[in-house]
Amino acid sequence: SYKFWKTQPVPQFNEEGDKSRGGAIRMINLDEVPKDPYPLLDGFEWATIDPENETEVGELYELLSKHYVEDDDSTFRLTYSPVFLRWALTSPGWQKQWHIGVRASTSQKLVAFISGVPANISIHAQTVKVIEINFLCIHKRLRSKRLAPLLIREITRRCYLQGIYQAIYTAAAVLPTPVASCRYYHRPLNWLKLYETGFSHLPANSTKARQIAKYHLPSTTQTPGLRPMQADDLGAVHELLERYLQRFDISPTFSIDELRHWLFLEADRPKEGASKRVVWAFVVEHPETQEITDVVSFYAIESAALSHSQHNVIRTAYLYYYASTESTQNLQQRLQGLINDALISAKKAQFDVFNALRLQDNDLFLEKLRFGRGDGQLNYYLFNYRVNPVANENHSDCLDSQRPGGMGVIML
Ligand code: YNC
Ligand code: MG
Repeated sequence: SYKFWKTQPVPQFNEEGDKSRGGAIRMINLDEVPKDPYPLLDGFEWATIDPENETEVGELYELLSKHYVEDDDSTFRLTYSPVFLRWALTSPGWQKQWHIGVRASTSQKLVAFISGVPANISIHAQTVKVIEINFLCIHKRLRSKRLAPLLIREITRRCYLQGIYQAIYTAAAVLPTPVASCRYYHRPLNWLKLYETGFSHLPANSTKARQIAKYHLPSTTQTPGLRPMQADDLGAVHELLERYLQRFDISPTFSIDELRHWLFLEADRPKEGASKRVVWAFVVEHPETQEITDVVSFYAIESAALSHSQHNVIRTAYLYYYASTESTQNLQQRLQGLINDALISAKKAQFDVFNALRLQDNDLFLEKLRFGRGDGQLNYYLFNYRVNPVANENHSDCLDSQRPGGMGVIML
């Protein structure tokens, strides 16, 4: 019955009314925002986590790797690496006070967490400063004690005090009220391993050999001019993404610094080995004009295989931002080539599966490139902002018009 969510500035499920004029749901009066943290359960205390501190990021990794998101039948649990967590939590403008932990007072053990990083998103062409909320997690033994609402209230309080009144977040959970809902698609890269871990099944009318052949990929990328993105591509990539993303109802607006962070961790931190790498980005440089015509990227998350299996982890590449200068008529073919090259690159980097959501222009290539529809659905939410639900699941209908459509934000 959403006892907590009923009290929050989010659209309620039964709500009628005019959403054609988007905007804040509640005006925040700073005088009414508490200046001190909310009281916690007895025996626990608030803490902040510094993702640049190796010990603290290690504690966060420990908590999440045991207690974070699992699939429905608990065969896999997402395992964000310490390097990934540092990346996700230190984008430009990050503040330690928005990475909130709860510790058991006596043992000082970290038992709960919620995080936020600031971002600007464009919602129907309005730029809105938001906090991106992620990694809400409570130790399994502390579940169902209403600690989650407390963590949410506390991060809200801290954001309000810093002048941020809106938030964006995603969850598999159904809460009041999604602004978009996107299904996960999975493209096997190492089908046999996915089969052995229980991630993929052998269709009744197929054989292992046929499945392996079905997902075979060429060993080298096919798009002429495709190469790893370099630091001096940033300006061109920034323009390319800005132009491409503005077609969607809700999209991020990146500064150059943010783009450098989100696509360039490697260049910034050369000491990290390839096995710890979290983000891959490629551009297409036109062979004659040297113009940067396309960009594609993906990031890495491991999933722990929890049931008996010959394998401990599967390595998953998640499609991240991409863009192309190609015109509407040629976009489909172009993206099929570009994303196929991302598959080939991910396979070469030893990933087992490539995930993508049904958002942006992904309908143009998912089926053709042998992505399979997953069980999971990801819901997108806005906090304290009212807007019509975005076109989705069929937004590519909009492609032939100038009308933008669909969800353009990707959250880690
Ligand atoms: C969820 N995922 O409905 P009602 S996603 C938000 N996001 O409230 P308790 C959630 N709310 O229904 P537990 C939620 N899941 O009474 C549940 N809730 O109104 C709501 N799982 O609290 C739920 N991570 O503490 C109910 O539940 C209330 O002990 C119940 O804890 C929940 O990061 C959870 O899936 C999810 O660790 C922490 O199950 C726990 O069960 C857990 O009794 C595994 O809570 C890991 C997992 C969630 C990943 C994510 C996005 C989080 C967004 C939070 C909302 C942010 C709002 C904006 C704030 C900033 C505003 C500004 C400015
Ligand atoms: Mg709880």
